[in-house]
Order: sequence, then C-alpha cells, then structure tokens
Amino acid sequence: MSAFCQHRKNCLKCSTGVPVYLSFVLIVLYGMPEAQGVWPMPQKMSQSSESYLLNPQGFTFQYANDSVAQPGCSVLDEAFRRYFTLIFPGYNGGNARGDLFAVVVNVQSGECDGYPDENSTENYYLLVSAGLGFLKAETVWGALRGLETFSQLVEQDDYDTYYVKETEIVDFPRFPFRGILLDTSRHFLPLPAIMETLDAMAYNKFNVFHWHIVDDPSFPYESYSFPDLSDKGAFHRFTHVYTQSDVQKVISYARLLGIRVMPEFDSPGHTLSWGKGQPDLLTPCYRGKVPSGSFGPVNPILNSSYEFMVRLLKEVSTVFPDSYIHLGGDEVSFTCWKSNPQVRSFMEKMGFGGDFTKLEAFYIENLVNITAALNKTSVLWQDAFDHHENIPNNTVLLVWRGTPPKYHWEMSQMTKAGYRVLLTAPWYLNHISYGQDWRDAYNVRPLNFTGTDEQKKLVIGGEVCMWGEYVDATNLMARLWPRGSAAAERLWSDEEQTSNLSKAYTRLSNFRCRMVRRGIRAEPVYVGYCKHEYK
Ligand code: CP6
Repeated sequence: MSAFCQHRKNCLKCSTGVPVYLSFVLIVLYGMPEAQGVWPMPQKMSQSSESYLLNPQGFTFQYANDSVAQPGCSVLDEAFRRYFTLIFPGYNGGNARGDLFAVVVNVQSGECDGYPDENSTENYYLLVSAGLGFLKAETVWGALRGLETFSQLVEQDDYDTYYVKETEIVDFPRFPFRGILLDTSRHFLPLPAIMETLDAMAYNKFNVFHWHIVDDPSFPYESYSFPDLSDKGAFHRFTHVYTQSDVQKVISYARLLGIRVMPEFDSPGHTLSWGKGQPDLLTPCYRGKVPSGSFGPVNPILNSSYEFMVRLLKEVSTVFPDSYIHLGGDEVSFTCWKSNPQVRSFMEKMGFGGDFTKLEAFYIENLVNITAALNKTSVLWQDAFDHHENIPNNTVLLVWRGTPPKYHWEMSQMTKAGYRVLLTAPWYLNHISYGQDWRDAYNVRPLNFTGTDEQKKLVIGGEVCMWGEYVDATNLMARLWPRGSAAAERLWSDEEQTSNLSKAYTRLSNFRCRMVRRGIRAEPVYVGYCKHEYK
C-alpha cells in the first residue's frame, strides 16, 4: 500500500478519505483486468468501475501550484497541446457531453530546456479520481510518460462520449535505454517519416532514436567540415541529404518527446560511400601487385585517416547533444586489408602477425580514445568485443548476432568483463514472415543469462533495428508497428506481469487500433477490425 500511495500528501485518494486499500483489493481480486488500454503495461495499476465523462470544451492541463515546472516550460507546454488532440481524436469543436476535467501536473525538477540523457528518470505517479487527474513526476521526461499513459486511459463510448475510469498508477521503466534504429543510408527517409516514427516511439515509450545515418550505399549527412561527403556520397546531393537544419529539427522534435538521438557513424567497415568525397580514406584493394580499383574499409595505417576521424567526430559531438556516439565497428571484412602490401607491412611492423583482428582492434581503440577525449561515451556493435579488443570499460556494447542461447551467452561474457550491454539480436524487425511474429519479439527474456545481479544491472536496455535494404517511407510504419510495440513492452514493463501471450494479444490489438486512430499505419495483429479504420 505504501508503494501505491507513496506521494501520500498529494494523493487525492488519501485526502478524500476513500480507503486506499480498496484499490489493492481490486487488484488482488481481479489481477489487472482493466489494463486493457495502456501499452506498454504500467508497473502498478488499479482501476475501479467509477468513470468520468470528459468534455473537450472543459478539459485543461494545469501546472500544480507547488510544481517547480510552470507555464513557459517548453516540453510540457508543447505536450499539453499535443495530448489534447491525441486525447480527443475526432473532436471537431462542436458541443460535447461531459464534465469539467483538469489534469494537474506536478514536476519536481524545473529543468525544461535540457535534453533527456542516460540518467533521466522517467518515473511518474498518476491518479484519476474525484473528477480530477493528478500527475506527479520527478522530471519533465517522467511527466511525458505519464501524459502518454493518461491519453491511453481515455476511451469513447458508443455515443462517442469521451470517458476515463478511476485509476491509480505507479510506473517506471524496467530498462533506461529503449531504442529504435533507423537506417537512412540504404534508403533515404524524408523528415516526415522520421518525425512520424518519433511520434510512434513516444506512444510506445521508446526513448532513444539510434540514427544509423550513413553506410555503404549513401552518405546523406551534410557535414560542415567535409561537405564533399554528402555532395559526392549521397544518392542525390540536394534532395537526398539531411542538412544541418534538418538534423537540428530531428533533435529538437525528439527532445520534446523525451527521446535522445544517438548518431552512428559506422567505421571502419560499411564506409564505401565515404570514399567518394574523401579520397585516400579507404584502403585500396590489390589484385596481385597492382591496385584493383576497388576499395575496402577505412585505411587504418594512415595518420590522415585518424586526423579525418578526429575532425568528423568533433563535429558530430557538437551537432548531436547526446553523450553517446555509436562508432559501428561491425562486419569488417579483412579481404581488402589482406590484399594490400602496405597494410601487410604495417602489420609486421606493429607485430600483429597475420591476425587482422589486431589491426581492427588498433583502429577501434584509436576511435574510442578520440571519442573519450570529446567527453562522449562510445557505443559499438558486438564484433569489437568478440575480437578481444582492449576497449575501455565504459564502452556500451550492442549484441546483434544469434538466437538464444547464443546471445545470452554473449551477454554473460560481456557483463562479466564489466561492459554495459544493449540487446538487439531478437528485434531485427526488418525481417518479416507470415504470421504473428510479434510473439517472438514479445517472448524475449533479456536477463535469462548466467550471471550475478551485478552483471544483470549492466544490461541497460535494448533496441529494435529497422535495417533499410527493403524499407523506405512507403512501408516503414507497417513494418515497425505494432511489432515494435512488443519490444517496447518487454523493455518497459515487468516481465512476470506481461508473460501471457493471449492477454497481450487483446491489449496489443486495442493499442494498434489506437495507433491507427492517431494516423500511424500500423499493420494488423491478426483478423479483426478497428472502430476507426485507417483513412
Ligand atoms: N548494416 C550494418 C547492416 C547490418 C549490420 N550493420 C545487418 C546485418 C545482418 C542483418 C541485418 C543487418 N545491414 N551496418 C549488422 C549490425 Cl540480418
């Protein structure tokens, strides 16, 4: 009970004299039967059959008198506007039934102009009772999560009257890092597609946009230090480029939704497009004694390569405010390096013998050190760890290969070595199949590996990957949602409370219809209909 009413002095249910234990009795009797409407499932939630009719004309969001955040707080002012429209979809300004209703928001930190970061708490407490909503959070980011939850509590009856049930929720995320990767190199995603993804991420309480912005096929990032990179490396230098202003728009939009933007500049592999605008960056491959005319990974033996990376990463570290920079490090092919006589003699000089993973390690270590000097945290794909590179312990590693028990074993090894870990292997949603494969994404057990409690704490979250070979703005939304929602619940909610697939099925189908009503082209979970179909 104490956990349920932990903000006792502000708990309306306590102050109105309605016994607090009633809500507990409800939970004990019925489990969480009314959690239908909220996805991902809150940590603790109780509802009664009491409900309040909401009249859009008399509905307001208000800052509590003793809230440290007050009008003028950009994040919340904007959120109040957004959520009004999300709560009353279809409201056309006409007369509506219902009572006056206010959601009073109390935020304990006045920090409204910053960016969410790895330490941002997202906890919130939400009480809907006695014709009032009361939302309390430590930070504006927690308040955003609570507003999302409130918006999902509101339903419409058969006469289209909006109503909300008496509800009490204590909520917080299971993992602090809940990401989505978009790949804008295989296909350019226009800004509206990125913004729409950010919107849907907020509905699902995802909080990191992992922007895999460049790769082999194209370099759409417009660098101010190296404009040739996109001038020559983008699919089209004017129409298929993210200008500095575009990037700022994405970062500001994400900030207002409580979403971090983690850029990835993947190297030394996956860099073919970089070579077009930056001559001598890539390793020339050889056929026998002569260059073949084709190129491999970044040339790791030249000082100029590192000088270039210092300037590029310096720019990236100022353009992107997040403390994480993803350096890639995946799938480095050694064929070209092996073919190149200068590379081979460098290997000899360095005492690497014939072990090209040592050369790869040498490159990655240099990049991690460059990144550390910029006061940023390096993130790397698992390959770096697999090749036994001597990477600093504060690096974050992404597990992307294999199925259980392989990725669990990998996580066990990494956490034993003291690294923080993100899981993405089971959430490669670019893969499609016939049937309800959201279940596979849902059934993931991120912590089912052998290890101590200390090791488990090093798993800071996970990511859905949407690689772009077969994805552009035409099919992105349907491929991401609602399958990404399955991962969202695994990363936010309590595992025990969300292990029943048939209960999840009903809630997910409802939530998918809610996303559709909000304009997201989320694909169906299975046979059925939405009251408001996609138009
Ligand atoms: N691009 C980059 C990719 C992939 C990776 N890195 C990838 C590999 C295998 C699958 C899907 C995507 N397309 N840069 C691996 C992290 Cl199945």
